[in-house]
Amino acid sequence: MDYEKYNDQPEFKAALHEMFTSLDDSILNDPKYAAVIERIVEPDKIITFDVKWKDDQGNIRVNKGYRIRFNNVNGVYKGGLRFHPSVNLSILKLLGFEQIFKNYLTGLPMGGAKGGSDFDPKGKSDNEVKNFCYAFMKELYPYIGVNIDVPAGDIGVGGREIRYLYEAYKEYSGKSDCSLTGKPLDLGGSLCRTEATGYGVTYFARGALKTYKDTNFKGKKVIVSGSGNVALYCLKKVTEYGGTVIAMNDSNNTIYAPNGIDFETMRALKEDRRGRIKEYKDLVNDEVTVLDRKDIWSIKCDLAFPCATQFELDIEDAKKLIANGCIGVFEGANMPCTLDAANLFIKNKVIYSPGKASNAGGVAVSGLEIEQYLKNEKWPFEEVDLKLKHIMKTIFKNCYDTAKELGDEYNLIKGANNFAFKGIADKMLSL
Ligand code: NDP
Ligand code: 2IT
Repeated sequence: MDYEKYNDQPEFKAALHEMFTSLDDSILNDPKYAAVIERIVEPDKIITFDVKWKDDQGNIRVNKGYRIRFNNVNGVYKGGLRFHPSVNLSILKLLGFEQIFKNYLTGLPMGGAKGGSDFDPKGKSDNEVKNFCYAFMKELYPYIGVNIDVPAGDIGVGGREIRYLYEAYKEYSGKSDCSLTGKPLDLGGSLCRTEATGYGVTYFARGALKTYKDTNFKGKKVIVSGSGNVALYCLKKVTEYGGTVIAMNDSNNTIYAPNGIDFETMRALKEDRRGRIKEYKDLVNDEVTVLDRKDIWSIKCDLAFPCATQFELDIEDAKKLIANGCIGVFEGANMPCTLDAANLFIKNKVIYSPGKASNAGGVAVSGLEIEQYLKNEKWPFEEVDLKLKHIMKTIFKNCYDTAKELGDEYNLIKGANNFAFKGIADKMLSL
C-alpha cells in the first residue's frame, strides 16, 4: 500500500498504516484482495457544506460541515458526528475508515461513515448550539435516513445536540424515521445508549484480563483519560467491578484522587454543569491534586483506559506506563495511542486493545436502537445491557482467536484488523 499520496492527511495516513502493516501475508499476497485494497481506502462519497448560523449578538457565523460515506457493503452508512475546532477531512477520514471495521466487528448490519464540523460548542450558549444544530441539519437532512445513512454523536455531540439535530431533521424533512441514534428517550432513543461505549470497553477489558492474566478489576488502580461520555461511564462500570479510578482529565487538567473518583460528583459536574475537571477538587472532601493534562500517564496504575481523543498517548507515555507496572491499556477513544506506543505495549505483553474493537459498544447499541425502531419495540435497560455484554464478548473472542491463529497472541491489532478486513473484503468481492 502506497501512502505517499495521503501525506497531506496525516491522521488518515496513520490509520491506513495501522491497517496495512497488520494484515497477514495470506491477505496481502492474495491478488484478489489487491483491487479491494485500492477501493476500500477511498470513501464512496464526501459531502461538504457551509453552515451559516446566528450567534447571540445577531452575527452570522460560518463553519465547515462534513459527512463522509465511507463504505456500505455491510449495511447502511453509520457513524457519529464530531463538533470540535480540530475537525478536518483527514481526521474524519481516519474515523470513517475505522468505523467500517468496527461496525463489522459488532456483527450488526452497518457500514462505515463519519461527519461533523469545526464548530466548537464549548463556551456557546444553548441558544447558539441550537441555532448551529438547525443550520447544520438544514444542509445534511437530504442525505440521511434510516435506510441510507444514520449519524449519531461523538466528541462535542451528546444528548443536547442530538435532540436539536433530530428536531431539525423532523422539521426540514417532514419525516420521523430513525435517522439519528443516541436520541433522548422521549424522541425514541434506546435505554443504555448513553452508557454503552464506557460500559462496553469495561466489558471488553474484563474478558481480556481473565483470558490473558487470569485476573479482574478488584483492587486495581485505574486511569481513565477524558471526562466526557465515554470516560464517565467507563468510570462508573470500572468502579462497580471493584477497580479504583484514581485519575481523569480534560483538555486542560488532570485530577489525581488516590482514594478514587466519585462517579455521581463527576457526572453532575460534566454532564449537568459542563464544568472543568479542576473544579472537582472543590466538590469533594478528599485528597485531590490538580495537574497538567499530559501528566495523566505519569501516574502509577495497573490499568489505563484512554477515552479522550486520537493520539493522546505517545511512546514516551507508553514507556512511563510500562515502567510503572501497567498491565492493560484499553482504548475507549478512537485511536488514542500512537502506533509505536501500541506496539511497545504489545512487545511488553501489556494487554492492548485497539479502539475499533473495544469501543464498539456505542455503535452496537446504536444498531440496537435502529432494530428497536424497525420492530416497533422498546427494550428494558437490562435487555440492551445484556446484548451489549454479549456483543463485546464476541468481539473479544473473534479478535483474540484471530491473533492466536496468527501466532501473535498479544497482538489484538492484528486480531481485529485481519478478522474485520477479511470480512469486509469478502463481502466486497461477492457483490
Ligand atoms: P465528549 O465530547 O463527551 O468528551 C470528550 C472528552 O475528551 C472531554 O473530556 C474532552 O475534554 C476530551 N478531549 C477532546 N478533545 C481533546 C483534545 N484535543 N485534547 C485533550 N482532550 C480532549 O466525547 P466522547 O466521550 O463521546 O468521545 C471520546 C472519544 O471516544 C472520542 O475519541 C470518540 O471518537 C470516541 N468514541 C465515542 C463514542 C460515543 O458513543 N460517544 C463511541 C466510540 C468512540 P474538553 O472538555 O476539555 O474538551
Ligand atoms: O466512534 C463511534 O463509534 C461513535 N462515535 C458512535 C457512532 C454511532 O453511530 O453510534
